[in-house]
Amino acid sequence: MGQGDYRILHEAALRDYLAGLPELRALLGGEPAAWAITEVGDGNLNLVFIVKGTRGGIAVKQALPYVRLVGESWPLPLSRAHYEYLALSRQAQLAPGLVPALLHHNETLALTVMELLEPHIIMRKGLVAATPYPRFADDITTFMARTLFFTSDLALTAAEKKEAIAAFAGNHALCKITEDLIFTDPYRIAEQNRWTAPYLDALAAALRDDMELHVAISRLKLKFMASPEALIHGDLHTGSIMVTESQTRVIDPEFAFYGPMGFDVGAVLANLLMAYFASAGHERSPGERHAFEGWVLETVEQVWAGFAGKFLDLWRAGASGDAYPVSLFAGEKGAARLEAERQAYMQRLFTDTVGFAAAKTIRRIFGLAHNIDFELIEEPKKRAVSEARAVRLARGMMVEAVAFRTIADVTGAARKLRDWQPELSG
Ligand code: SR1
Ligand code: MG
Repeated sequence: MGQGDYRILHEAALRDYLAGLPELRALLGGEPAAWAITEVGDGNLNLVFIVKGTRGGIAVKQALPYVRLVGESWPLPLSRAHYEYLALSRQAQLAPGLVPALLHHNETLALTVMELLEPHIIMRKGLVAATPYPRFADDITTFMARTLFFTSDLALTAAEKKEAIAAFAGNHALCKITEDLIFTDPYRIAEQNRWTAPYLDALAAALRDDMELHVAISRLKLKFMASPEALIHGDLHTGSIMVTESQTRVIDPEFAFYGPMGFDVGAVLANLLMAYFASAGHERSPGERHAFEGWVLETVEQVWAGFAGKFLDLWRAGASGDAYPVSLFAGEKGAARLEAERQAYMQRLFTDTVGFAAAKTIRRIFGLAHNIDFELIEEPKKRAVSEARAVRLARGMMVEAVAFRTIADVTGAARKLRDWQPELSG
């Protein structure tokens, strides 16, 4: 996993490398010189190539020794490719058909070859274009329920769980990115912060002065750092999900580690809620995206309900882990008490989810890495209005997470803010 013989494979070197792998060469078909190789990476960290031959295509991802978004001044370990491969392998076992098939991995080159997902598109792009995805809620809730439940203490023995935590513990540089960019920087002066200025200047300053918010984000940060509940994807936003009308694939788990489950579930909800608030900024005539916005909020509700239902079903069907020993919950009385405890567990997880969703929202509006949901709203003032609405909801969700008892409380609050007119600076 060290730098060793690592080298960045640009087009020519990649062509030669793939030509030397008989299985991939056969899958692509034709002469290597005729393969079409295109670099398509639009994420923040890596190179991603699509390679097409006469028979088929593949996707190749290579980690760079630095953060692509910023450049060589921000080094980043290549080992993230190892953790991504490990996570994808585990997710493929636990949620078959919901992650891309793995075709090849080279640890030294920090390079992974995967099936080419076609005609899938990055979900975030589809949401900007107001496209509903009818399979999404069912698929993403299966993915989250199964990957989180089966890697938790509810399904693993204590020894298995500790070994699994150790296997991902080295991915701390990626965790540190999250700890800084999500849980710290947006709430202080940080060189890399940016927002829609001047309109959100006062709001940015207010966040830096809001001690209730600083306590809430610090509690969430501690939970992120010190709660190895399950193998989480760690970056489960709508840019890490590829979709068609009938298929969903979760990609890019390079931030994976054993962390709090609510971080993943909150990421999905936050990104749907941001798509909802951004939608007003994309409409060309009033109400044009009304049906889409309804679908988004319905999906928010389905995601929590579907996840909670599937997770509970897995738990009820037989938990072989060392937590909640069956022998302590014998008979009718034990079964009833255990069921009440399951409900309490889900309520705590819901509160975590609400808080993490808020943190994921605020970082996209004031931190380093923004998202196209808002960024593609061309008129800055309009963008700031959408962003301010999302921040208003997020602040409430973070500071008063327990006041949101149900997912309908979240969607109800979002709906009320749809046409709220914030006071902007500038
Ligand atoms: C410097 S990396 C910025 C962001 O990109 C990734 O997708 C993660 O969300 C990370 O926080
Ligand atoms: Mg990514």
